[in-house]
Formats: sequence, structure tokens, C-alpha cells
Amino acid sequence: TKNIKWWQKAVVYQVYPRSFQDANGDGIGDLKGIEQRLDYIEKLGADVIWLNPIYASPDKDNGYDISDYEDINAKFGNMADFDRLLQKAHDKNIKILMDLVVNHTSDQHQWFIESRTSKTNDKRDFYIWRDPVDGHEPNNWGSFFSGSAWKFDETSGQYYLHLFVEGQPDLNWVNPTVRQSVFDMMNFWVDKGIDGFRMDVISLISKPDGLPDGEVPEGGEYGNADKAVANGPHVHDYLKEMREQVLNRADMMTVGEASGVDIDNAIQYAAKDASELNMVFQFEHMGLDNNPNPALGKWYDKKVSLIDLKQNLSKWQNKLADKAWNSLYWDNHDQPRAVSRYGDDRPEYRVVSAKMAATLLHFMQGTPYIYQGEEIGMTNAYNLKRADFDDIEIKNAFKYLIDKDHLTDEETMLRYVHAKGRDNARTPMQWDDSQNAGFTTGEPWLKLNDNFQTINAQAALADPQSIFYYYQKLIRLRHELPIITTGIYQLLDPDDDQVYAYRRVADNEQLLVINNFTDQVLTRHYHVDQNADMLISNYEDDQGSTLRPYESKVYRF
Ligand code: TEU
Ligand code: CA
Repeated sequence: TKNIKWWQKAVVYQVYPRSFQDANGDGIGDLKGIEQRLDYIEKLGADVIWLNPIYASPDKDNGYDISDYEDINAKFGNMADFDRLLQKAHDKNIKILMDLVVNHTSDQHQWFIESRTSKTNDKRDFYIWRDPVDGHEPNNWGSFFSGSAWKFDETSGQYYLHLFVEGQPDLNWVNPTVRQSVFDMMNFWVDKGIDGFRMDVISLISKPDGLPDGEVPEGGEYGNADKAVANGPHVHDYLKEMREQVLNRADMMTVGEASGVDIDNAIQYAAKDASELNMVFQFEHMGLDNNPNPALGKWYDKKVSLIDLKQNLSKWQNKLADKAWNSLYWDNHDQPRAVSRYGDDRPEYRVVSAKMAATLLHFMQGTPYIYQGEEIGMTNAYNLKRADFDDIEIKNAFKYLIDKDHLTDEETMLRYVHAKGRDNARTPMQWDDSQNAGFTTGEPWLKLNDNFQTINAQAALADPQSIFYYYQKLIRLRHELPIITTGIYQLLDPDDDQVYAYRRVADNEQLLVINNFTDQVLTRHYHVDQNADMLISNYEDDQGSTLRPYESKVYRF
């Protein structure tokens, strides 16, 4: 319990503002809507809200393309609405984590508008401009969202780099004026009293010298920019500089979204000495159910192997212990729904398996993140068809993988999108069974999941056995029992491909966490002390060595 930081005991609730609550009937969630729902988040017991980007943006990538960092997207409200939300959250002892998107800006940001006017403009060097090579792109990098990562600009005859969509030009962090401008902007928010930052693709800000080609996956057209760019030569210097200029000015929480980061990198980013960040979102467990054909990347519909999942999560638990700090997540606005991916969203198993997945994650060491709707077991949105999708990643994937590269067919692709697409997480929050699920009185910006009449917050709040109250209890247990924060993690039976069991061990106490990952009745024998208490379970009684479908139980002794 000594030296435990507040964010090590905290549970974060992620709010995707566009889809949380619409207060003015325009079909888009907004800041006033979040304010109206603070009681709900307080009831759940979360300590921190992470807000996805709410800044001015042309919304080419739902707010991850920012045109003014110090202004609020008019769809969401204005700065007074933000200030009031922050105040109201603080009144409830809920902290607010802001999304920081500084690998790139929007092409509508003033910096880029000036930068693209000419080669000699004093903002030219704010971005990454290169001459064509033999009339082509400067290197082979592909964008994360399909196609080339370079866009030719007629005005000056040069290309600019965009690792994401064309409207997201990458900032040139080598330029000290860029770094200073970013730090000044961050301090604007720190001065408002926000409680920390979630840093978008922060592992990509330092590009490798000479921008070398990336490896081309078999059957693919472009080089892997993620691998080529992640953990570049100066990223740790930049973060140390950010720590000195911004982060040390208050007791803040920081989490770096870190694609392409392995254990050794993570230990550097999130080292205990707090010279850089508090923790990172690592992606390894998110890639375990990728398509075996690397050219298709994440687009696939087979479930993860439990053995692989155990191996991976346990590696992170063990290797970061005492050196750095883990973040724990099953889903977010970029990932499908946890119950559909790691549990079983068939009606008879949805509730029990959502609780199982929650138990598995919430007894690990690290800071857990709950994505809006996860706490009521919202599922993937199988009712959306190609024309219904809004997400640029999904749209481009259809366009390239089917129409252009012929790597798959439309029907298969739709299956993959139903399993993995980002819009699964982005359909509006399901509050009740009224029209549009209580999300909006207008026309929702993205089609609702058609199961909202059975799956909604109102129903969950009325049912003492609901997933909501199970999450509430998980959060309370984490606040009350230091062993969940500090205990040593020990995986049991790494070769069991049906049950994920582990122990947390402290001086005079231990927890035994048992999770049946299947829809089968199984028999397993674990050593359970005579005096053990059942801390939490998703069934009403304990049948000892018999494990019912998706049964989860945690003993304490
Ligand atoms: O995501 C970064 C990232 O790595 C994504 O490409 C992720 O792999 C992908 O969405 C999974 O399908 C962040 C944000 O979370 C995402 O919403 C943004 O689109 C992206 O950065 C660009 O800012
Ligand atoms: Ca609105």
C-alpha cells in the first residue's frame, strides 16, 4: 500500500462523446449529454473519465483530425460546456482525462493551411514534406487506413506524409517549434485543471532517419509503416521533454496509446521512475486474432486461442511487475465489443460471459479501462450493412480489399467487419427501450444496434444480477482490496485451453481467479483453502470442481 499512486487504484470509464448522449436532438452526442449522465458513471463507481477528442475538427476520422486544439467541436458544444462538465465531474470526485492527438493534425489546422502554401513558408517544416522519387512516393509506406501514406500536393510538387487518412498530415516532431507549440497547447488544458492525457499513437511521433521503406507483407502492396515508425530514435527524448515542460506541473495521469510497442519498449515508456508516462495501451493481445493472411491484417472472424491469450497477458503481467505499470482493456472505440470478442453474445450466454470476461481482466494488475456500454454487455452491431458504416477505416477496407485488391469478397468482408470493425463500438449508447434507445430524439448519426430493446442501461439498473452491478462490485473490490493492485500474479495451467485460472499473491493473503472460457460444463480441481471466502461469482452457488458455462469465481484466503 505504500507508494501507491491514485491512478494505480483507479478505474477509467471511456466516453465516446459522439455516441454517449445527445442533449439537443441533432442526433450527435454532446458535452451537455455527458453532464446529464454523470450520475450514471458515478453510480458505476469509476474514478476517471477518458473523453475521446472533443476539439474542433472536420471529423474525417471522428475528431482524431484536429483543426484547433484550443476550441471545442461545435457539434459537441462550446468551451463553457466543457468547463462546466469538468467542474461537475470534479464535484463528484471524478477526474477527466483528455485525448491528446499530436502525431498529426487535421489538414484544416492553421499550421497545415500555412505549411502547404509554399516550400518557403515558415510553417513548412511543421510537417513532413518530401520530393517525389522517380516520379513516385518518397517511400513504400502504407497508411493505417489503406492506400499510400503519402499525398501529392500540386501547389509545391511535393508529397506530405499521413500515416492515417489524407486529412491527417503527420507533424514533424524534429522541429523544436512544433514541440514547443504542442507543449504550450497542453499547458492550456493543464491550466484548466484537467487530470491527465491519453496520448494518441504516441509511439509514432519520432520518424526514423531517412524514412526507410517498410517490410511488405506477402500479398500486400505497401510497406508496414507501423513497424518502420514505432519507437523512433527520439521518442523517449521528446516524452522526457514533455514531462519537464508539462506533465510535472500537476499530479496527472498519462497513458500512451502505443501501437508497435513490445515489453521492453513499454518498460521504457512507463517506467516506475515516472520520467515519461504512467502506462501504455499495448496492442499485442489485440493482434492475436488477426487474419493468418497478413495482407488482410485485422480483418478476420475467428476467436482468439485461449492459450495464446494467456501466454500474452501473463507475459505482460509478469514482465512489467515492479518495473512499469499495465493498462487493462478488452475494448475501446477502435475495437469490437468485449462480450462479442472474448465472451459469447448469444442471448443465453451474454450476461454470464460478459461477467466472465470482466472478472478475467479486473483481477489483474494494472489500471482497468471500461468502454461505454461494456458495463451493460452491449454487443457487436450485426444489423449494420455496408451502406450503414461511417468509419473511414471500414469504408476504405471495403474499397481497397474488395474493389481494388480483390483480396476478399463482399460477403466475407462484411462478416469480418461484423467481427472486428470499429463501428461495432461506436453505435449509440443504449439507455432504455424507447425510440433511439434514449440516446437522441433526432436522427442518430450512426444506426443503433437493433438489440437495444433488450440490452439497455435502464434494464440493467433494474436488475440486481445485471452486468452493471457486477462491474460496480469489481470496481469496489479494487478500491477496497490492496492485493488487487499489488499482489503478485501467477498463471495456473498455461496449457489448459478452456479455463483461465490465476492467483494473486500477497504476504498473508491470496486470490484464486477461475474463469471457464467455454460454453461447456468442465471439471477442474484447484487447491482452495478450507477458510476461503467467495469474493465474487457469476453464478449463485458454488459447485466446487464443476465449472458451468462461462463460470467465473474468485476465492480469497
Ligand atoms: O488509433 C491508432 C491505431 O493504432 C489505430 O490505427 C488502430 O490500430 C485501429 O483503429 C484499429 O483498427 C488511434 C485512435 O484511437 C483512432 O481512433 C484514430 O483513428 C487513430 O489513432 C488516428 O488518430
Ligand atoms: Ca447533440
